[in-house]
Amino acid sequence: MTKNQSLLSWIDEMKDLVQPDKVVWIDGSKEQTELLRAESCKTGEMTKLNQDKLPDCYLHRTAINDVARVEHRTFICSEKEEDAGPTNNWMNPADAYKMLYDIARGSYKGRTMYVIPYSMGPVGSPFAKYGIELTDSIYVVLNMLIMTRAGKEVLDALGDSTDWVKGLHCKCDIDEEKRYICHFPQDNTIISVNSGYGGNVLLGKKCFALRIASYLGYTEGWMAEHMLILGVENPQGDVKYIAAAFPSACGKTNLAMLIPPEIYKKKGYKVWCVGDDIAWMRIGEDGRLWAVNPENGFFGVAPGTNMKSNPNALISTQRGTIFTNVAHNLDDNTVWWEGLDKNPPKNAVNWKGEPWDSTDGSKGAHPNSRFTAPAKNCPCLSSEFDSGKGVPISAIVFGGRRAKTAPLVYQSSDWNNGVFVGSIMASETTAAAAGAVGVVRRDPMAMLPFCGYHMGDYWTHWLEMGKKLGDKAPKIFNVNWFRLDDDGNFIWPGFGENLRVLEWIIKRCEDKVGAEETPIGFIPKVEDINTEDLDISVDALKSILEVDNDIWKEEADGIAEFYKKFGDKLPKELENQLNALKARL
Ligand code: GTP
Ligand code: SPV
Ligand code: MN
Repeated sequence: MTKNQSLLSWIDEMKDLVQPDKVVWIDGSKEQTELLRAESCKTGEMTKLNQDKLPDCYLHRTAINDVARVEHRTFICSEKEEDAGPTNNWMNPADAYKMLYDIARGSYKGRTMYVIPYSMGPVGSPFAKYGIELTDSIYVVLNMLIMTRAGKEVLDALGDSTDWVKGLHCKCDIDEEKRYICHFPQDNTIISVNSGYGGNVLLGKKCFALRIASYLGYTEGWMAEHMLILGVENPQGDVKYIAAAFPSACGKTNLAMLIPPEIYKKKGYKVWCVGDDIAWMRIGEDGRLWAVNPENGFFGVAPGTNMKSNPNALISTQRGTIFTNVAHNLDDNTVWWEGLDKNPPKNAVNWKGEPWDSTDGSKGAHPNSRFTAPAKNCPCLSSEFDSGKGVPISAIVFGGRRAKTAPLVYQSSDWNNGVFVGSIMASETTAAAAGAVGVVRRDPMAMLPFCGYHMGDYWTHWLEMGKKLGDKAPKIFNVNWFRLDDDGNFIWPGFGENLRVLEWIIKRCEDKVGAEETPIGFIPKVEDINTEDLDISVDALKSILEVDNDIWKEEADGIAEFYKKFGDKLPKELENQLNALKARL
């Protein structure tokens, strides 16, 4: 399918290493996809679901020791340890290659090597970057066909170029003790062994589009961020685009596809989804920041997705979707997860593949069970989704899960202060990564597990981008949908109602509404958040807009402690910002 010498010789080298029985090139055709689906069902890797209710949908269960990203086994293998920084695991590239090649050697014996040419970003767009993933998993192939633009057209666009990312995935024995997700930013290379789960093995996603791409962005002057992109259309038909960074399982997919509350719908507001997880952003000819979503599908959290919380996501999963680690309803051969509806199936198998009785209190679906759905299924997909030029960003929003501390929304005073706000983000951990859940950790820009180089250099890069953008820089905000009352209930109704907060954000960008100044930034006046038709008391709203100086003084100490890790690489500007915050408090 190609004469690209750099590509062919690398594939030969890898073939010699892993020793597959045969090699299959993925061309992206319907016919080939059908054959692969049929084969995956024959081997039991996938289950074909009820084709009347869920056309072209399949179910997959990963090994029970392999259900989330493994941050403790994820490495940045830069030449110098310092270049990986204090927030990444590091391995010397020579040692890492040797170790990984020893694990991979001969591991495709009796298996097929699938060669997946894929594009992150619309093929041919100035934003697009190309990659090749080699895998011995049909599940990976079928997911990559949804999540990326993959197949022959990518090879045609690549031509003879040597500018592409190498990705080798070997399932091996799914041995946790030998599981490694390694990145070689200086070689444009990713190697993943002993996993078959999502973010560990769909190498276009977190490995390429964030860890490798963030480093490329640093060296080439653009940004790769863990951000959703959405457009809010006002009743006059004017669309403003917002990019928002929340840590894993903190609401990106939900916000990206939100359904406006009735009163907003009546007025004529619409929300358009451009992306739900990753944004690549460049400064355009007009000096503004433009963003594309490099992906072509959604790898979304299933639990909690329902017709009320996120109908657009649910509708997106009704055809051509792969479900991973959800419960299987044997009565009608469909799927179920906690929070889909109040009727768990009676005759079912849980995510582990065991007969499951919902009344025993155990979970049918894994908390990090996911759907892989084609973007084109999404009812509110933006008309700009495939635009190679991207969309202009008016506001950048950071956010996390904080039971206290962070108010519903606040605005930074300028770009540099906004970079500070992003750098001090903290959030309670979720099931998206292996490890404890619900522990507050610092997660700057929601990039802690995804920044492919030194976080101090990353912040410097953000500050540099701000200088280049000047007065055309997007305004920067922080949100928190997750404030709890004393009984542990969410105070803010969230989901679609979050549009009320986005409305304030957009008005701020247009200088159409005032604000109150606090030590941490500008917060809305209570009367400026539209609560028409909303079941929330003025006192409750006041309580989540409040900034408690004592809590924030403690927070500032925590930030100082966190910043110490970065030594000389902490930009002076961020230290100044912290000192200024302390002074204001
Ligand atoms: P990744 O795909 O892991 O990057 O996650 P994400 O950031 O896209 O998170 P997602 O939108 O899938 O939401 C994760 C969880 O947060 C789900 O259980 C949602 O129900 C819940 N959630 C999302 N938005 C809100 C909200 O506004 N309020 C509350 N209370 N929960 C929310
Ligand atoms: C996340 O964890 O942020 C995800 C899922 O979007 S994964 O692809 O596994 O990284
Ligand atoms: Mn994510």
